[in-house]
Amino acid sequence: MLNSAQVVTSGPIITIERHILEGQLAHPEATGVLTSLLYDIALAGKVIASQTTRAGLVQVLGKAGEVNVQGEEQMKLDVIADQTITRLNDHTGRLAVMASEEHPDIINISANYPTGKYVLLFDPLDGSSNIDYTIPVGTIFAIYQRQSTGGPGVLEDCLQPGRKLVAAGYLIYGSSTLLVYSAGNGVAGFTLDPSVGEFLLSHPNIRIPENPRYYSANQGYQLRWSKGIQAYTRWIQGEDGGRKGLSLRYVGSLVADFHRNLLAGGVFYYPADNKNPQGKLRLQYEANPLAFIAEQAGGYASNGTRPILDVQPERLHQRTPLFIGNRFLVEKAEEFIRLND
Ligand code: AHM
Ligand code: MG
Repeated sequence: MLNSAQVVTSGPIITIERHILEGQLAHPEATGVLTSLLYDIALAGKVIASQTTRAGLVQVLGKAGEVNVQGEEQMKLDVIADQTITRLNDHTGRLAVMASEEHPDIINISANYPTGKYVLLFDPLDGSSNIDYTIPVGTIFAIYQRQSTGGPGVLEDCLQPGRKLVAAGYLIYGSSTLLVYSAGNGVAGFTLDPSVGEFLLSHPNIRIPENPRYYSANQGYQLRWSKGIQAYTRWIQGEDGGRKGLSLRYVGSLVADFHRNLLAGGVFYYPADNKNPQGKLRLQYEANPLAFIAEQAGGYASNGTRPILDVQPERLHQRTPLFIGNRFLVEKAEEFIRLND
C-alpha cells in the first residue's frame, strides 16, 4: 500500500482517468461510455468534496427543511450532493435513468437529452446525520446496464439484482477524499490531491486482509437483536475460548465503517431487529454496491440468509439486513442465524 508521499515520488503517477482508460483497453469491445460515466462520477465527487469540506464556512450546515422518502430530514448537503450528481449526469447521453436515495421515484432523463445504455443508482450523502460533527460522510454509486430497449429507462431498469452490476464504488469525504471503485476486475482506491484537483491511485488492487481486526455494529441496539445476532456478537468478541476477539469500531457512516474494515479486515453488520424488521440499510443504494466491492476484494456480503447480490429487488427503496466483510465472518453470521433464529 502506498502512502500519499509515495504516490507522487515513486513510480508512475496514475490518475483515475488513466486507470479507467487502461481498464477499458482490456475490453476491446468497449465503447468508452462506461469510462466516461465513471469519470463523470469522479467529477461529481470533487464538487461534493469541495462543498463538504467548506460546509461550516458557507453555512450550509443544518436542515434543509425537507423530509425525504425515508421520512428523514434532509440536510442541506444531502440536497447539494444529490443535485450535483443528477445535474452532472442527466444530459450526457450515457444514462437511461437514475435513482437516488433522496428521490421517491426514478429520475427520468429529460426528453431534451438523449438516453444511453447505463443506469445509475446512488446514495448521494451517506451518513449525513454525522455532518454536523465533522465525521466522514460519503457517496455510494451503482451502475447497471439498462434492460429496457430504447427511449427513457423504466423502474425495472433500477430493480436489478446486484449480480448484474457493471461497476460500483464509493467516495469518502474525510481527512482526505478517496474514491474506491470496481468495474468487475478488482478494486482500486484513489486519493484526491486537492492541490491539482486529481484523483491519484493510492490503493492499487485492494484485497481484504485474511486476519480481521474489527467488527462494526451499533451495539446500542443490542437489546433489540435476535438471539442469533446476540450470540454471534459474543462469538465475535471471542467468547468461544482461546480465539482472540475483534476490536469494536463504529462510526455510523456506512462508507467509513466499510472502508476501514475493507483495509484492515473485519465485519460490519446492521441486522434486522424488532424495531426495523427489514433492517435499516437500503439494498439498492448501499448494500448492493458495497457487496460488489466486498466480493471483488475477496470478501462477502449477506442479508443473513443469502448473498446480498442474489436478492431480487422488488421496490426502489427496499431495506435489507446487511453483514459485510471477511467471508468467514459473514458466513459465521449466517450460521448463527440459521441455528438460533
Ligand atoms: P444515510 O445517512 O444515507 O441515511 O445512511 C444510513 C446510515 C449509514 O451510513 C450507517 O451505517 C447507519 O445509517 C447508521 O445507523 P444508526 O445510527 O442506526 O447506527
Ligand atoms: Mg446511506
